[in-house]
Amino acid sequence: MSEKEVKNLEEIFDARIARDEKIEPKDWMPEKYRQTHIRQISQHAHSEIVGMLPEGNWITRAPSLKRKVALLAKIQDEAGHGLYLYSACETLGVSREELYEQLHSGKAKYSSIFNYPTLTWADMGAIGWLVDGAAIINQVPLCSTSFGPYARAMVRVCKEESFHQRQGFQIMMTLAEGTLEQKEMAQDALNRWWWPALMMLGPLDAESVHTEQSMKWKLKRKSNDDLRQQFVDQTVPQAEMIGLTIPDPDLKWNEEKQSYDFGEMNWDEFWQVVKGHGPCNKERISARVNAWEKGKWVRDAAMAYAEKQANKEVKQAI
Ligand code: FAQ
Repeated sequence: MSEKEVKNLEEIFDARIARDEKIEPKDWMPEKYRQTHIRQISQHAHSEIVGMLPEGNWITRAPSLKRKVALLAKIQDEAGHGLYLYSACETLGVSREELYEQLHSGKAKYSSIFNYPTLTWADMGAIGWLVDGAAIINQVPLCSTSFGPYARAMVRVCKEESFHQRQGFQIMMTLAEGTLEQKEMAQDALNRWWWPALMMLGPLDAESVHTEQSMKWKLKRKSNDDLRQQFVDQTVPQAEMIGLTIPDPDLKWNEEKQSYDFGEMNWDEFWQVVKGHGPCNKERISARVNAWEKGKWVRDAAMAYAEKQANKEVKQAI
């Protein structure tokens, strides 16, 4: 293709983005647009399935049958989210095997938040309330992202995340209204998950290398800092409602901007976790690699069955 023809295609593509049209897998797109989407969608997919591990740790220790059923359903939803996202990513011409290989070899990133340990039952409350809460704030704008398969996957994901957030908040509320020991457990979980939840929304805008281009392509509809502010403004009154204290001495209502000012995050900790040196990075990856290796016989059996069925159909056709 000549340079002029590519330029022409780029202009048509930019005009479609400007008109808020969805870009579909078979449409022409700039190579960088395709690569950026593979990066973000696959990181998102990996986050969903690695994100099952911290909560999976508590299925057998849920305090009642009702809690166990809800937690199990929530974790299964996360597996479903991973599958929609891997499928959306595959439409961009990358295989599931390649994506898994990138995760297992440590080449691909997944959300920093899932590298923290779940120490008590209250952590199930804190994850649902704060982690799913932050995920919704991040993902609602993605329902109108420019790439069709990603946007459509997000619609259902957001509906399910909303149930997850309520499920978590309800656990926290019950603990906060319980005995002194239960309330302390809830406060301790909030203390440990607050800052990682804020950092999960990505580096400060000034440090975010992808935001500018991703906003132009309407992949991102809101910046990391805007999402973080929205999360703080939404969550602080919820903490107040259940009598828990946000662990930030600098948190203060700002009358002029009609939102909260809040303290500095520990970015050194964030980058350490992102680079693989968080409290549970090694454990998480080894759990995924193990699952992949132990599941080989299932994949082989499914392939053998599919081949047998296909041969049967060919024989019947003859
Ligand atoms: N962790 O330039 P930016 C969930 C990396 S799903 C690790 O700002 P971008 C559901 C970033 O990749 C949670 N790495 O990047 C659930 C880039 O590195 P690269 C996941 C991070 O893409 C709940 C570099 O830093 N959600 O929770 C993180 O424009 C409960 C520079 O950053 C999504 O993935 C991080 N937190 O903005 C499941 C949503 N932040 O690739 C189970 C979709 C940044 O150049 C239980 N993703 N980095 O090597 C997004 O919206 C964006 O990708 C951001 C980052 C906002 C996460």
